[in-house]
Amino acid sequence: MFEKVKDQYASIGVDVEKALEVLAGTPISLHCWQGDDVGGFEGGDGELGSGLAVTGNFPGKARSIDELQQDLEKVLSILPGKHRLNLHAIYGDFGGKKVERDAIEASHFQGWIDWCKSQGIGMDFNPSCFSHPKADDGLTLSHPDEAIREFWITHCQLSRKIAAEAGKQLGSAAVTNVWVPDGMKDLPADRLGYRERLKSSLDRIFTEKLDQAHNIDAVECKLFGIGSESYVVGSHEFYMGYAIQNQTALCLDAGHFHPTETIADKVSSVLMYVPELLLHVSRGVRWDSDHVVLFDDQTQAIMQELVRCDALARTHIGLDFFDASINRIAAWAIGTRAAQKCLLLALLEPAKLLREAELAGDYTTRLALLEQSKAMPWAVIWEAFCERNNVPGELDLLSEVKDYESKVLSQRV
Ligand code: RNT
Ligand code: ZN
Repeated sequence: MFEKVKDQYASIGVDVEKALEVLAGTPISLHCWQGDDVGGFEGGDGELGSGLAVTGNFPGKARSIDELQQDLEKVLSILPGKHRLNLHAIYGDFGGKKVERDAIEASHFQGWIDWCKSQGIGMDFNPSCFSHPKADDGLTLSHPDEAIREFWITHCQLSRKIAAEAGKQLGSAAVTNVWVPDGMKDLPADRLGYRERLKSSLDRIFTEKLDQAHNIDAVECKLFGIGSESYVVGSHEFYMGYAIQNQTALCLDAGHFHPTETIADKVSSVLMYVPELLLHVSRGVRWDSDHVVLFDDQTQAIMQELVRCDALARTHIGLDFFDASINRIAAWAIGTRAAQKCLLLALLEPAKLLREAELAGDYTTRLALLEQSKAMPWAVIWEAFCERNNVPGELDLLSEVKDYESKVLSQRV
């Protein structure tokens, strides 16, 4: 079957083995926060705030680093390919002690670095500028109070150093993504002032030059959030300008724009001016709801653009969703595999024929080819990829997850 399908693809100019090679070589950064509803291990009350909201209380969430690692190992075992871990600063190993965010050190993350090493995967990192009394005003790096700004500046500076240490030890640069919730529920009187302060805070954070082989800086924009409906300091224009001026990576989160605006169309423009892209592949439903990623039009369009722009080498693909209403392992696995399936479909596009038709002005052929490629037996290739990687195919995925639920998750009471 596989060989026959391969020939079919060859007849439209697609090299399936080449596509699978690229797919296998494209890691997805697994966001640790799907495993425990963005709780972290600081030992606080777990209040999220800052516009982040997780709904649902499906039993079995990870309550410790050990449990989270156990869950991640399960997820990695049912994903084809090699991936990465995306860690937030609140997930450090603080040994039961109160460690303030402006006092975190690489030692608090050595266990995670070692775990990544044992899994043969790289790590990415995020300062956590939320779920904290000093973020309760809805402002962090742009806060009018200098002491509060300093606190978060230090947190971000330390985060970069921790990331660089992880990148160094793991032999693969860590992407450090700065996202802050700063914004206002109601109309601000001084939009500019907050943006000026955010810019100068970021300048301070990025002053220390770190080896790009160990750390890559990224900044993430947002349109609005719960409690920041009228104004977000770090808007798209703000961060696009910042990333261009400072040549940092720009993070595009699929849920951070107007509901009908897609990030797929931004890839080609942004990459003309910024060196690298970080994606938070997510699914907003009516708002930035962070639903589990699906094999849907939006995600397909994103992956199509990465392939068509030959942008995979300059793009870091991360996930950003958190659903507590279903089995969290399933959420991770379904979402990650959906992103991978979309990438596969993009890699199997008859790219050469499509371009030829377009350049010749033959838009009829272009449209027909697009529809044709959707009807090609791409799922046979996906199943073969899973088999080669010794992971369950689509039909066996659910029972694997359910088995883990009854043996492990249901025991967590
Ligand atoms: C929030 C941003 C941010 C967070 C994570 C937890 O709107 O998308 O990326 O979701 O850092
Ligand atoms: Zn995000």
